[in-house]
Amino acid sequence: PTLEKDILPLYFGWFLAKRDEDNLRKTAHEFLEQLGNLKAFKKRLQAFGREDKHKLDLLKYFAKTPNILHCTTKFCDYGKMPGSEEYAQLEAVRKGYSKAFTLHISALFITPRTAGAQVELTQEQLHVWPSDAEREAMPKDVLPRGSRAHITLGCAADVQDVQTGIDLLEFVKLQQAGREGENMGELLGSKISYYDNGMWMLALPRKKEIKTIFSGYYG
Ligand code: 2AM
Repeated sequence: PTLEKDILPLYFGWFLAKRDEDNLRKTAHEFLEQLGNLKAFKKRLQAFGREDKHKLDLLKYFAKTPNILHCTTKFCDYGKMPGSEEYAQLEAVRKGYSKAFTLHISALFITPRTAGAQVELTQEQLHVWPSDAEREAMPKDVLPRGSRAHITLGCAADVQDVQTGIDLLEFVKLQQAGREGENMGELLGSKISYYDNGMWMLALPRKKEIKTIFSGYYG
């Protein structure tokens, strides 16, 4: 008999359950709307290619939004990416496949390129996190495992979604270097900080729990 070979997906990841997906889209919408209206933001538009004090509609700016909200673990490109097969064979990946996981969102952020949610992984979740994810994005830096974990919420025109994780690592790098960001007051009951170059982060005092299913995307 012929053995059927596993088909590798475009990517593996945690896919948000419908209710939590709707909820996060709503939160992202409010975040972008309110940040766009913040005085401190209106005064710092140059990184976004706008003149200061003009209005920038962030919902329009990040018009490219994902069809399915998810947190990518491994981008396989149907097997073309190095390490895809090995990743798919990991015991934790095989065991976790089609299982439910609760992820924790610790912050929302934007840069002139992307909007995203920072995901804080548990020890168990780190078992399905590729060991080289951070190094692949930032070869020159040593960053904590899992620090690239995120959910893309939107991209600016001509920006690829892979950029969101790279942008998040830029925040992590600054934080690792002791840079806290400049406190710009409160937004949605959380502290909003500015990190130069159009990088804004909203740290959530209470992490947002979201239900997901670990699976592959084959579309
Ligand atoms: P994202 O995880 O930041 O959203 C399909 O393009 C999915 O795979 C998207 O979710 C995308 O980015 C992610 N992706 C695309 N290219 C990637 C790469 N080279 N490394 C990691 N993730 C990638």
